[in-house]
Amino acid sequence: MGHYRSNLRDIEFNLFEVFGVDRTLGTGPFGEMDAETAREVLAELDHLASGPVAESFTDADRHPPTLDPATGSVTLPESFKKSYQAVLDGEWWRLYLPPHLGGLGASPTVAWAASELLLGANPAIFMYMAGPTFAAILHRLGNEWQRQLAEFAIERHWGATMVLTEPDAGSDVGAGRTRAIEQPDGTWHIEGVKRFITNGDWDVPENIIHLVLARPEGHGPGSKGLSMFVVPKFMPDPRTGTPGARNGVYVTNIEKKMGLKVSATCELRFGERAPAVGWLVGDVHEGIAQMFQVIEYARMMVGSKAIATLSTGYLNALEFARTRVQGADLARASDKTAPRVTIIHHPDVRRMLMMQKVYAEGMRSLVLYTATFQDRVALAGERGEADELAERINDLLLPIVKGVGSERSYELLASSLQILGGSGYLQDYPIEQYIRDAKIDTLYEGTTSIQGQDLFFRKIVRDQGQALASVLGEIQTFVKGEAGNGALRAEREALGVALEDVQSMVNSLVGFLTGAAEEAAAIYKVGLNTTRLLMSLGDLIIGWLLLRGAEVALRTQDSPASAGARPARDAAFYQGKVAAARWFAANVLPELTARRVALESTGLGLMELPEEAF
Ligand code: ST9
Ligand code: FAD
Repeated sequence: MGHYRSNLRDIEFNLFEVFGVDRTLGTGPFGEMDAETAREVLAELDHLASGPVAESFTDADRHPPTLDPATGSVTLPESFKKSYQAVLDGEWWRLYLPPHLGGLGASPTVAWAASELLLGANPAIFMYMAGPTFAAILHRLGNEWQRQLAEFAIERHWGATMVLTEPDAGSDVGAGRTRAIEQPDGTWHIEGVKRFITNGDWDVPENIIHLVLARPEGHGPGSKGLSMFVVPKFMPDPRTGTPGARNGVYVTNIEKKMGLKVSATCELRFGERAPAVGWLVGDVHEGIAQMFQVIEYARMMVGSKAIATLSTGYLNALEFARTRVQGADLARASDKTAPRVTIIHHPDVRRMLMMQKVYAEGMRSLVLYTATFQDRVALAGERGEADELAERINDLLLPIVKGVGSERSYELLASSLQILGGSGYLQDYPIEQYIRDAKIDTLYEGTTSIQGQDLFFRKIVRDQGQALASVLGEIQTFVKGEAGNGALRAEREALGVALEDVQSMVNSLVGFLTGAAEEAAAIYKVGLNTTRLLMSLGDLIIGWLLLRGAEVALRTQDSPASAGARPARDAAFYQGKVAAARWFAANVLPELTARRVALESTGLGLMELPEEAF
């Protein structure tokens, strides 16, 4: 049996029982895929992910890609290419494309649900599949030629990269120095060094398109002075797309990393061996805004990747806890003749298991809840309208999916390993690799600090709190309602307190921000707390979503129509949903009050501390 343990039951529970996505599947832009087809797709992908996709996970870690410095070519391990081919042969990348580009008509909720399966089984496979998705973004942004190029990229299965980072420009993308020089024929020559570029080269696709941020000569400083260029590895024949002359973009190094080793992280040099020819995307100088269309997609992907890894980490730990026999039941610990029990009987092991379960399932719900707003945006688009509130709420939730998803997953994967005892530390089990592979998720696509600042300054303050008010309003309605028919009263009360805590945190931060108008240093009090707010708002929403799940579970359990018809396995599933929500409400939500107190009492002492005192 492979390493990957999926949780299709919980994915379907969220999709169909909690969020009711079957109401919109088979309609409008999702006309090609009804609920039944979506279930079939998920079942088939589950099979593929657990089998051929997961198969190369370990081997590819032990045999990472190699670089031939003479040609700048990167070679991937054969085992991994076989897994990649299995996804390609199934044409699964079509799941993520709009119908007019050959997509299957999946809604974002179904596509993100499907993503979890691939990301949990072998995340780098999914990342190497970026070509068609990035090409679809180019198709949306590009001029006529670039739309043609995007169609070639999709039809011919090209690879794609997003190229922002430079040695001196990481979080601060606007510090980038890569130059773009306009040519008389309307093309541009790109000159500079980019680093840490995922999938910069690999030996499967016939071509790769790089989406590159560079600064045209004479443009101003900062991120707004950057433009986006599409730079192919090989110059394509304009009529057929057949790759022609080698373009002047070369990989000159691949990084030796802690994890996610099979995903080649490359230094890319532009214009050193030959001119690196590119085209200005959409003929407009709006590089950073254009790149954020890619980044938004990638941030959702990164959060989903982390959460998918926590889920399989948890399920591996659970399996171990059910079979490993060690020690006596605590209640009979003094009786030396007491039978030895499986470790799932020990309270501290149960505590760790439940903490993993609540976050793995609560954050899965968060991803799919976020995707429901992407569904709404697509449905409105089909009607020729804009659902601005859904767009704003999606924007608000993205840093939470990315930031909270990655931080909690990395933290709790340590508990997955802990449950295996010393065995967890061995490469015989997948968890040490999960931890190494998941650490990157708190770093790339904007570190957690960046996510916290994005949440507060852009998604709350600049939005004038509109999206936040809408989500908090929904939580308030749940708190005041009758969800659970009495069975969740204490939990709704705990949620109500947590809601007040978060509202108060936001108010205090806005107060600090306002105070900065008079005393500039007050802004540090905001900066000291944006990550705290990110994690706290995340916990509030996760707690609420778990309780929504519990409400559904209680209703289903009590429904006379289905009583007796349900297999015992399902009864245990619903019981677990209720237990998880109750546990979160009793054990995690109260922590928000302490965080609120700490936030409200923030002073400037830490910022005044001399560096030498650290
Ligand atoms: C990276 C890649 O790390 C890692 C992995 C790659 C994986 C690729 C594969 C992907 C998967 C594909 C899957 C395919 C599926 C296949 C299927 C398989 C079956 N939202 O605040 P200002 C814009 S890449 C939207 O002044 P500063 C906006 O236009 C490297 N837009 O920023 C704004 O203008 P305005 C990632 C936003 O102070 C303008 O930026 N690197 C947002 O100049 C300026 O904004 C990073 O992420 C937003 N949230 O710059 C960098 N924010 O205000 C992290 C900004 O007028 N650093 N804009 O609207 C940051 O994000 C910084 O905050 C900064 C600051 C750069 C934005
Ligand atoms: P820095 O920005 O130097 O940050 C260092 C520390 O300081 C962090 O803790 C950070 O949070 C903190 N910090 C920095 N600025 C601030 C601030 N203003 N406020 C508070 N704290 C701050 N980039 C691409 O363009 N394309 C890719 O495909 C890509 N793939 C990657 C793959 C891997 C494996 C890795 C490691 C990186 C990849 N990156 C890619 C780059 C990645 O996006 C950056 O590493 C990331 O944005 C952070 O930049 P940095 O490493 O320079 O760290």
